Amino acid sequence: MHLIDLRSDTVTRPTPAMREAMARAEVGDDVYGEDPTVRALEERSAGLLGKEAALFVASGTMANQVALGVLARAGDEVVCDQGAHIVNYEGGALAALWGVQVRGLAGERGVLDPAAVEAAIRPDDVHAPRTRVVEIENTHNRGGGKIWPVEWVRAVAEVAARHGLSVYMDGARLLNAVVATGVAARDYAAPATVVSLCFSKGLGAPLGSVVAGPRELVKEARRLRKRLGGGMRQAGIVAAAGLYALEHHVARLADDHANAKRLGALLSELTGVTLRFPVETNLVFAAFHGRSAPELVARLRAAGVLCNAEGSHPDLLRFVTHLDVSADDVEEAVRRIARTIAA
Ligand code: TLP
Repeated sequence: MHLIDLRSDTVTRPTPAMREAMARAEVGDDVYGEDPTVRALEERSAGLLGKEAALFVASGTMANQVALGVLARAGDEVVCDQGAHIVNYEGGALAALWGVQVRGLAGERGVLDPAAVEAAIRPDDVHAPRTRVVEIENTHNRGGGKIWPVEWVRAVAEVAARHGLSVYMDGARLLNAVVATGVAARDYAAPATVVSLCFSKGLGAPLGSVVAGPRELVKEARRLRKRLGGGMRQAGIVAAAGLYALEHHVARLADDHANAKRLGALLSELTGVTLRFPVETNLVFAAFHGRSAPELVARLRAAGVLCNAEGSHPDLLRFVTHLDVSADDVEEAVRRIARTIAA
């Protein structure tokens, strides 16, 4: 049986053409700054995001950690949504690596209210941690692939600027927001001090992310990357996949969004299933009433549909569309899901 893997957009495998590009990549030792393909990807990414410089890192988690490690010190506080990836899915890295704590706010599908951000900024008082950074995640994973309206990014950044705080944008899926809205990546990134982008989500590369920002901060991020053991040598072989993805896999994110919308519409027709959020990009969150999500995940696996339980609610499943999921796969997945819940 053909498995339909809707667990995440991280599961994509490089296409033959992407592998070709990787095989042809010119490489050198990137810790010496001598890998031309890594340099090209960093320059291209900085240009795309409208920042002075960019740094290639191994993963989205490493991007978040080197960025926040540069922007905050031990004892400082980062304000973010309580459902943020940095709070829930990075093994406590902010605390473990940098001694930084978070102040998680109740955003609306991960989008923060500028007034709530302002109210969360600590007073200059010996009792309080120093608020240093506002972190925003665009699109927001736990918010169901929620797109931050660009005006809200600007409004939150305006509050941050007024209080001397940095803004960090976890843009693991920023290009999904770009393709869905038509807002340029550089316009989304402009209000942020530092921004990241991930090549191994919907863009379909096997690994890699970039962190972009002012040259001095990116230089410091390079030091932190090395400290984490993330100084990679002939990394051009994977940077080539990122370059290929920027060239060939951005516009097609619209297909993933259309497939996700179709999936959402079909799921919501099933008895006992409701969408938790309207579908905006490539993430679909559906509640299966009265069912245990982990148990349903196991039964769906047996039926040839892979998905994840979304830990925030006991009956919630997450389905993600991506490069390796076709429109036909979506129809077939829903047929299998319907049979499974009817059985
Ligand atoms: N998210 C993964 C899991 O970790 C939950 C997924 O399957 O969605 N920022 C955001 C917004 C993310 O969704 C992710 C990955 C990351 C950062 C981390 O990227 P990686 O997995 O490359 O470290």
